[in-house]
Amino acid sequence: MNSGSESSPTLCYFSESDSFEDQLTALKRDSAIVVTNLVSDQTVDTVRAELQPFFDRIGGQFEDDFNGYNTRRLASTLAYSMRAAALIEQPHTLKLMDALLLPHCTHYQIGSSTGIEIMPGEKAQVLHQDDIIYPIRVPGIEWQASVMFALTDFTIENGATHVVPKSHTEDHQPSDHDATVQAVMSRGSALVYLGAAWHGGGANQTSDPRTGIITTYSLGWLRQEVNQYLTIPRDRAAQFSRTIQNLLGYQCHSRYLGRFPEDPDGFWLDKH
Ligand SMILES: O=C(O)CCC(=O)C(=O)O
Repeated sequence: MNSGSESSPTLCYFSESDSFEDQLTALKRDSAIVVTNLVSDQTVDTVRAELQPFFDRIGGQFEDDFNGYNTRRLASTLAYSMRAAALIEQPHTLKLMDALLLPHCTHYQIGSSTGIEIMPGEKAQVLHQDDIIYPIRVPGIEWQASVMFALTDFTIENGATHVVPKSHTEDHQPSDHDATVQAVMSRGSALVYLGAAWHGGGANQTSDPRTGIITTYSLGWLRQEVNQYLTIPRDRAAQFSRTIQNLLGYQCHSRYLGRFPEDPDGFWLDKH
């Protein structure tokens, strides 16, 4: 584990083999942690190569004041990259999600999985909390948490995500980016952050894109942020692992919520 001085805001960096309890404690305390080198360069290269033609063709579709006008985005990365599954079901990040979310649900799910390519010249994004899509908060319960996998190295200059450490209990938007730390990390590493953590994409002052995938995981009894049944065709969903299918929502929460009555086991994807 590696952290900065007490006086300046900081993020803790871990490797997967560091104490899991320490990682969880830091995540709950600081709003976010970085776990380094979770997936191989080969996986990163494959995911990026699969996404790139879609970034190039349709990445501009979500341009607006929030997303920026120089940032390309793809909603539901699994619709474009089969290999993105390796990031979304990465065992260590799922273990962190288990610890955060399973105390409050029997299963959690993908809320959204967004490919983000911040292009040269983009400005810093407004700081925000991802979980404001849900209209209330209950102290002590995380509605969702997020994992940003770096597909390029994230640097100060190319727009590494800004995070305000220890901000998940703050309702007020931080006034500027001064209180933030940037999640500088090598490709294949992940920034893991709480749903209420204040954060935002950075400005890209380099001549190359900064690319990553943010997947949010939400409690299984909440509505998913992005409709996974409609954005990922069913025949494509059927090609993923059972873990991914469950995360897409092809299972009941507990016994009854979201059930498909013809198939009480919840494996209806296989049958229709
Ligand atoms: O690109 C980033 O670093 C963060 C983007 C983000 O937080 C968002 O679009 O919600």
